[in-house]
Amino acid sequence: MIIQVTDASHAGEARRHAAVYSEKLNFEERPRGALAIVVTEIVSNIVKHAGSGTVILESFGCLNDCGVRVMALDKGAGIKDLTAALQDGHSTAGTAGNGLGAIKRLSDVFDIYTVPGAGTAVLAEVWSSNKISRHASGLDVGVVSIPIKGEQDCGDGWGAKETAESVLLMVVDGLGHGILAAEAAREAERVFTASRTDSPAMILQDAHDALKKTRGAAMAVASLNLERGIMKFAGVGNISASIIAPATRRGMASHNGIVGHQIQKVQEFTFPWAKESMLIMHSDGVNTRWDLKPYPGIWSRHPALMAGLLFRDFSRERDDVTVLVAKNREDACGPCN
Ligand SMILES: [Mn+2]
Repeated sequence: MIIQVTDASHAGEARRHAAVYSEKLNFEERPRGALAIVVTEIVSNIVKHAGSGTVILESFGCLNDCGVRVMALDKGAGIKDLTAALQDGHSTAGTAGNGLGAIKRLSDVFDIYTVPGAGTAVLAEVWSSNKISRHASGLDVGVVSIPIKGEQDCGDGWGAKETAESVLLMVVDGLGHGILAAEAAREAERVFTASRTDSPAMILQDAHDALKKTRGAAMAVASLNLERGIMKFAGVGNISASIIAPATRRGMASHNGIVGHQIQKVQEFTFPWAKESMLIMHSDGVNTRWDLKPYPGIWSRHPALMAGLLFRDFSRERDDVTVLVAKNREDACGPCN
């Protein structure tokens, strides 16, 4: 769910959507109330400090828990003194100052990225219980997946799951957009979730069989073995995938073709994965001409913020957009999580 924020009345709209998510996830009073305040404050922050921006709301499930992720993206003046802004009670706009400090306090996961003069991205997650059950893998994954303007159904899709040895990540783009594209994307997500292999090539082959009855899709799968420091990758069609390190960007090539209709061969490639590596996969709703220079310090932030910024700054207007970013968690302590 995406809300274009241009004035304070959008806080009401955001609260209505938040209430729908709370209902859907059976939230109890604490998360329900927290989410309502978080979206209200996030919208009013955008209006007060940037004038306009975008709020993305989505629900997610994780192990035995579930929650709602709220992301605010703007291209306003940015925040000069972040430490002061994060204090509960502080406000430069002369109001009660419940803003960022309240959002941080009420969220189970909170992160922010701001560049003076270039805008701000805020991530706030409210979980059904506040005992967050983290993935054992030590990998953080952040995704933005938004349908083309005017469509309810997203023709893109994605997946992330763990097996005994690997973390598997997938992005799919059903041909075109709208309901038929969405049908292909949902089928690819189903195959990805149901598969019992760590091999990207085998998952693509299974998807190829399953998507015959659909319009077809571009699809790419990465399989990351953190212990061995290797990533296996296979893709068919136009999904961009790169492994980024502070000084390098390595593209992972896909083969031409359409999953479900014509595949010549599915080839798996192996790449090294280092402690500081970051994976960025996206559909062709995002221009491939991005680079990370305008985002100093983004490395130490939650990957959802990187996904949000690429969506904010490099979306092509005329397509569904999906960006998936994964990187090692800063405080990862392996199996003890
Ligand atoms: Mn597309």
